[in-house]
Amino acid sequence: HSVALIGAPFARGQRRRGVDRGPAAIRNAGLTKRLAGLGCQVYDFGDLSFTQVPNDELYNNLVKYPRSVGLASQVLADSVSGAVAAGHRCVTIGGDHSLAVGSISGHTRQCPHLCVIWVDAHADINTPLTTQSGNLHGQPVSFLLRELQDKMPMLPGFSWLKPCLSTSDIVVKFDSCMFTSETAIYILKNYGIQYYSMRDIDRLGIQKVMERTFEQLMSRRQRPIHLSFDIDAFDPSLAPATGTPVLGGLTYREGMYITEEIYNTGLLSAVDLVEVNPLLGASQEEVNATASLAVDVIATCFGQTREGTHAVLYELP
Ligand code: DIR
Ligand code: MN
Ligand code: MN
Ligand code: MN
Repeated sequence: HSVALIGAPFARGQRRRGVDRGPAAIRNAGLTKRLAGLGCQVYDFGDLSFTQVPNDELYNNLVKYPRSVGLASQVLADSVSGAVAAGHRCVTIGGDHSLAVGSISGHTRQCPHLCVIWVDAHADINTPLTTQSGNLHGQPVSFLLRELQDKMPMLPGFSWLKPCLSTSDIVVKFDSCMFTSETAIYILKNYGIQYYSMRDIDRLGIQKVMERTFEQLMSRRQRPIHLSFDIDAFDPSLAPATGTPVLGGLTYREGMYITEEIYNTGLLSAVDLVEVNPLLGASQEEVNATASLAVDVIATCFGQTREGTHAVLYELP
């Protein structure tokens, strides 16, 4: 199949420098070659360029760079929508997770019945009024969900956006809610959003968790999948070069199982791979390990298997 690759070097959704260098790091780790090796036709759309919005003042004395985030997401939405309309599966490499407002809303323009699987150490469902950090990368899901709109203030930069998901269209897997003032878990529970914490993954095993995920999302009909994968979902020992690592994250095997199962549905339509920050590794090895893990996640989404593949059937001597 054909895969559009969109680089989204955007960092204003959070406070650490360097996440805008994620696309370069992931490209350098050999993404295009790996996808081509799996038989994908790769159309590299290059990196988007995001204009800095001048005088982008805080919203409500707290939320940072609302106009810049809103505009970047608008640009990405157009790009993702165009790529999907052209018949490609779409891979967005970030950049921080605020971009998912753009990638998911752009994707829904072409696939209004899509569903979302959100893999992250965080639930990213704070609203601009419940956020403690003020960082928009912790809030993208709240912008997308119809049911939350009466809790959403009008943010400068987001007037173009129409909420495009229902709470039953999304499953969230997150590592922890150890942050004392975390309201995200409350929102998930209050709106009945299906979620799996690391404790659930320990209890059920990743196989059951994926089974239940697809049961929930596909029980009425099959539909396109949007996977939004934050690299910080992995344990920091595997993905150290990221802005908000959380101890006790996914193992490599759990991560690969998630993406293998998504590939096996045949329904994957778009992927975000976000929050790789090459300036945050303690060494070049840590940066390389994080970027190459990101490549593994994406490649597995497009058919790479841990068993390996063979192009021809060998005749045994
Ligand atoms: C934190 C960080 N929970 C916030 N969120 C992150 O700002 O709301 N999401 N890093 O992936
Ligand atoms: Mn995230
Ligand atoms: Mn996260
Ligand atoms: Mn959070």
